[in-house]
Amino acid sequence: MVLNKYLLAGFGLFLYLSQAVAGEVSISDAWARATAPGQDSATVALHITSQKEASIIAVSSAVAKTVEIHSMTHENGMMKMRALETFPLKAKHEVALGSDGNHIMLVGLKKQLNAGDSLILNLTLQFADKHKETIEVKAAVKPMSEQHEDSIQY
Ligand SMILES: [Cu+2]
Repeated sequence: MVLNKYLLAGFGLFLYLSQAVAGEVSISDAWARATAPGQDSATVALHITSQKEASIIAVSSAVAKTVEIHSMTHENGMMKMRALETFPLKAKHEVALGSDGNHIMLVGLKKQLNAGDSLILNLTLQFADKHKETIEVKAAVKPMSEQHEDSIQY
């Protein structure tokens, strides 16, 4: 009897935890810019908020060989991009990747991204207690702008 009660309590706790996990991270406004024929990389912008301190430890997508998180810095008047191993998220702090210099970059695009398409990104987060969660995000492809990014150096 004691054992049964214990199991029941454990099951209840498990349900509670799964629900908490589901609501831990919210992602919105995910989008990518359409690409020109032959272009082999593209950036993805999105807003992400984690209720708990976490790190984005991996990003992948079926449309690219690799997906990296880049930081941009100005060096001698040039924009330089650097791939980050992990991207830290503060608790309850919204991060706008793609508009604050940091961005997600699809590298080695396997197909052209056309306006009106969408693509799926898988973001893997690790929390302070080491548990990991992979979140599927759908990003809309928006039309190309007139702006060129010729000044960006890899
Ligand atoms: Cu980049």
